[in-house]
Amino acid sequence: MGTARHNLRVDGARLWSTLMETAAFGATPAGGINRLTLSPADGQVRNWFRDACEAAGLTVGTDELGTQFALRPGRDSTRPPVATGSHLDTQPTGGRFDGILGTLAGLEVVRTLNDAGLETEAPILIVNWTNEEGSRYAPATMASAAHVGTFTTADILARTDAEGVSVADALRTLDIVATEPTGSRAIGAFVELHIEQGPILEAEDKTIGVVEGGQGILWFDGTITGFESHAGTTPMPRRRDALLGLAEIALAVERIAHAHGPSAVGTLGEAVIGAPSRNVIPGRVRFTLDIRDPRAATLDAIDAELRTALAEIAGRRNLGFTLDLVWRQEPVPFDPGIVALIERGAESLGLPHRRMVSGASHDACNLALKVPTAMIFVPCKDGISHNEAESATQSDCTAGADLLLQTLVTLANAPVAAARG
Ligand code: HGY
Ligand code: MN
Ligand code: MN
Repeated sequence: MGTARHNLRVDGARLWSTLMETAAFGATPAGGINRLTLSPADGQVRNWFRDACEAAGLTVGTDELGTQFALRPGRDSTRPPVATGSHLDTQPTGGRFDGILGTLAGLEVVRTLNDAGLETEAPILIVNWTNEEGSRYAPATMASAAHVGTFTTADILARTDAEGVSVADALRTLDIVATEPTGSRAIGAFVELHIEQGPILEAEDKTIGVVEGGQGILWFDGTITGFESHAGTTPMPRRRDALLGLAEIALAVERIAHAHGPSAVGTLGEAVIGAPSRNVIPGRVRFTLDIRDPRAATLDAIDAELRTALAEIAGRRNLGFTLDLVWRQEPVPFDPGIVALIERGAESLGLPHRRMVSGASHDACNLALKVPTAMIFVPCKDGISHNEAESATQSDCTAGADLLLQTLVTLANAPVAAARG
């Protein structure tokens, strides 16, 4: 096999057909995907991915959290692989591109190298990280976080979903058996392709986002305790209504995020009334918060302001509350060398591009803590994501995959010392 050349291009139609084919696993009537991590639909797409990788000559391993690693050998097997990939799990109201584009573009890169009969110096690795989304199990990106040592495998295996099903139980139900310990897989560099999930690239008519890092994130679990009582006989002034407390908290989150704008964002995404009943005043509410900003100091300030606001609301309404920080991800910079390599690649391919910071979290934000890492974004329609209407074009997905191909091949063939882009 010869050495890979930079004028290679992926087969965009083949990439697109894999995106549409795998969208069938967990397809929703509205044209999206509901494929929660380690659900039966996730099991189906994992088997599809394993079979497609093996058909492309890759060797597929699985770690203790179900993450799939598909390896294409290189000329020099002593070099750590250059890795790509993303995730195949989705939100309940997921689309066809979030995570899926990055994982299947990795497969398309390998298929293109195979078609051209080209070998790289370092091996190439495609990764499907378990539970990037964090919807069924918190936190998001839990498997790549465990890979880099932020969480222990035992801690993550014990995490349970709303029905009390643990990660370990869900893996067993899908007959997912580990072939290697978590964190044992060597990775020399990681480059992830993803849709932007925001409006900037489309608004500026750019094809490529050259991602310089990821913003910081705080996830909270909260409860509010009031007092259940009769909806017909309890006078308004005597009520301790937990849901009204939550309503004020939601508005406080919005106010505080605006106050730290334009970069800060705050979301109250889950709210559950304990024992809901039409004619009972809500006495218990469970809720979650998602707070993000590129500045660590701002995250600290928002954390403090939230606690002050909750104490004031609870005091005035005679309610109890708890607010537990369950996940903090620091703002993370990506590798400047690989960022510059991606930028040069976009220029050489004639792709309009701009540098940017990721508003969403990604597995790359964890990998960046341990290995040289960067990301490539492509636009999505109206910036919509985590919505069944999520949409991207074949042309943009193909352009992103071409740039990914070029970046991976350059890194894999770089002299060992310079394999940082
Ligand atoms: O929440 C996120 O940023 C990612 O989509 N899991
Ligand atoms: Mn994603
Ligand atoms: Mn997502």
